[in-house]
Amino acid sequence: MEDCLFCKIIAGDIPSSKVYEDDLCYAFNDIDPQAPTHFLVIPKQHIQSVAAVDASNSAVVAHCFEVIAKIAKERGMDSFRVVSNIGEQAGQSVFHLHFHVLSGRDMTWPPG
Ligand code: D5M
Repeated sequence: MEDCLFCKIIAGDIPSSKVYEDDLCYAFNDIDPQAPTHFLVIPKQHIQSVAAVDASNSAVVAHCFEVIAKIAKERGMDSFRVVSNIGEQAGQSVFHLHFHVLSGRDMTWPPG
């Protein structure tokens, strides 16, 4: 999608600190980390948010979760948080589906 920041990152038009890449998804370190480990896993297909997941694209989303588990295993992350904000009120600022993966500090609940 032309005006999407994360589509531009996937295309390599905007630099990023890559964590992982395959045919379906891309993972990179968050530019504003909220924990010692904070990376984003995104589908290469432009999907606006979790609210736009349906039968036509859910396999790609499932793959993102497989990738999260794989990276966590490789890094020995046995405790971490996965977050996806949907809509502005929930804190979504980039409207390309992404899963925040945070680890390396104590976390509180409920989130703010
Ligand atoms: O999360 C959007 C996240 O995207 C937020 O944590 C900052 C991050 N971000 C924004 N621009 C970049 C670049 N260029 N590289 C890496 N990370 C970036 P949200 O849940 O939509 O607020």
